Amino acid sequence: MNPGLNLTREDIVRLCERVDGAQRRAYAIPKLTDEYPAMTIADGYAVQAELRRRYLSRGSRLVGWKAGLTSRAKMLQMGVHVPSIGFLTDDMYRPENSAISTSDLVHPRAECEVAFVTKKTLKGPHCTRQDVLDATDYVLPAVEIIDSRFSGFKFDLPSVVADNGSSARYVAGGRARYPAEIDLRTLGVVMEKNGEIVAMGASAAVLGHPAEAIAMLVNILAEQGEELAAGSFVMSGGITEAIPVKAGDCIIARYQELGSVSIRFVE
Ligand code: 0L1
Ligand code: MG
Repeated sequence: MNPGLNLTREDIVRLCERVDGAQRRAYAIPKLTDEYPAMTIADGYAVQAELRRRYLSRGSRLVGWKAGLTSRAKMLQMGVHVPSIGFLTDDMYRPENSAISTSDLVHPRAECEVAFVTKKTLKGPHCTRQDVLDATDYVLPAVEIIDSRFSGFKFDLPSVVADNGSSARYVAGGRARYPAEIDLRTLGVVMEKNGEIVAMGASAAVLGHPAEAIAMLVNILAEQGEELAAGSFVMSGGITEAIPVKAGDCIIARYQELGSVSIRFVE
């Protein structure tokens, strides 16, 4: 058994089936540790790896990764103490200005992030913020629609890691910029829902600098024997808190230096 794993291979496959079913049919389930209290974060990543294998075997394409729970506000909001990572596939992507259906989501929430597109492979351990900046082709504004499959958004870290960090949809747009052109640490963002300001923040909320979150992600990937491929799309984590959305809502995320991203939600 790998170090850190408490669950058997059979348990991991069983939990993966449970999460996969909840994601595909959009229903809420109790957090996994209710039944498996000894489940570790490593077990959560083993379930997530099995989930990724299933997505890819069904024809999804791996586009990149996301760092999650990277701000103190997010960790406090969700009651966890360390960040997480998850994978992103082409079928989770929605174009800017598109209508996102809520009927195939459980209880979606939107959050503003800075996304990085890489031009060189990044490999941990010991990946640093500067390594990330050197390997970045450009950055662009993004909105992530998270959708925890756990009832009432109540989970712990092993469970949320197994649920692929609540990944559901992501939208990127606005204006792409080279990282050297802007101060990535002090970017301001304002999120409007139906014309009202509902959240705002500065990019330093993400581990002090969003590139720090990407370095952390690369180092977590290294623990799993993986690297971040050149050409990856990587989201660095919510700058703002995650705001609940429903059919009929319209979100506009306005970023300093990076333009804005708009999304509509429909039934
Ligand atoms: O992207 C994120 O920060 C979400 C991580 C999972 C926690 C949640 O569902 O709020
Ligand atoms: Mg996020």
